[in-house]
Amino acid sequence: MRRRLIWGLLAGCLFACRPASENTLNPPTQKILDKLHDLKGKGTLIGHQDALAYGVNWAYEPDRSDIKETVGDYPAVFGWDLGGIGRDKNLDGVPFGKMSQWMRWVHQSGGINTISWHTYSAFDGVDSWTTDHEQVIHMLPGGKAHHRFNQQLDQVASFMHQLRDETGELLPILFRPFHENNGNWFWWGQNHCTTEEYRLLFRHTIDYLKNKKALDNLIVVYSPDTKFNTEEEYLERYPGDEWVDIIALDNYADFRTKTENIEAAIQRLSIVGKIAKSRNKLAALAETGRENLDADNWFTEKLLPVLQANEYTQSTSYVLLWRNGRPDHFFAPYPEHESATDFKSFYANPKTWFLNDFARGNAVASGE
Ligand code: BMA
Repeated sequence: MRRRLIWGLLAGCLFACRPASENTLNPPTQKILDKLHDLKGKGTLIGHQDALAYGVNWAYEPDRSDIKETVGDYPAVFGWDLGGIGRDKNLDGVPFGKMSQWMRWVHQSGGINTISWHTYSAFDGVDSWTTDHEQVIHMLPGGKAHHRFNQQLDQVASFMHQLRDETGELLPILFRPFHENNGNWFWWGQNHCTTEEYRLLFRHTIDYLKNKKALDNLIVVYSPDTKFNTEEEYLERYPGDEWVDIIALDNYADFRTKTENIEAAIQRLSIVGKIAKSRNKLAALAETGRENLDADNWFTEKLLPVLQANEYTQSTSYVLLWRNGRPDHFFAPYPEHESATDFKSFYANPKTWFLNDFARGNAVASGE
């Protein structure tokens, strides 16, 4: 415990003295951030993880997307994951080279890229789910795995540095590291590190990428899981306003068959919206979905009512549906699936925005 206290004090001082971003955002990133602020409260962008890479019963075929094939339009937000960075493919088999090409296409097409990071442990080299002993403490400054952790950050930075637009600016990225930290399934989870250690890990990551690696394209998303019922509980491990741009939540539990609780989903998203409003941040439902869409009209009867419940939930900037990984693990519809009809109604609702709405600037008009 004493060791931890000294750590905390030392590292706390280090970070207290260093602002999160000595550099400001580059013009395309600032533009996205401003646009999201302008659209706040008028509608919600719909996103999908790995949308262009694969879907149910297909993989790595050009110009495909399950959402596009269902409604004739792409999602507005495209999720990617850097788990496994340094190898050829990420943890879900997506080649990093192709990911870069798709991310450039998304940006050119007027969409938004968001990156999560199922970080492999720098301490024991295993994946994100390695939780049998403490990891975070060893990755902090002075720890045995700190150097290796920084090498991983170098790999993240070099991946991001080659993502540039035609003028050479880095592509805007909504970066969401160390998500679902109030659960216990990842090594950065609640029971595997102290609050202070978690905050230091998060701050070190952002500080290193923004300041040491000069990445001026990062809009930072903080996204715990559902284990909170009050604003105080949500903020328990929050790294601080200077480190975060988007206050978010990952919520599967309140939509899952066995634990479904739509009132709780509304309450939690309202808390997120309230915190975002009081701190002049954006709000998001950074990961969600009903696995395998086994509930009738899930989009119009569950998700949409949650998004439209009150002024706070209505301020949700975007929702990201998780990946269509396999026929028994998908969260967005595909044309043959029975949820396709419901998803078309969801698409037609003026408060849900897809790529055409966002890219062509119709979002405000259609939302008013
Ligand atoms: C989980 C599942 C896994 C996947 C992981 C990281 O929710 O989809 O199959 O490997 O996310 O993307």
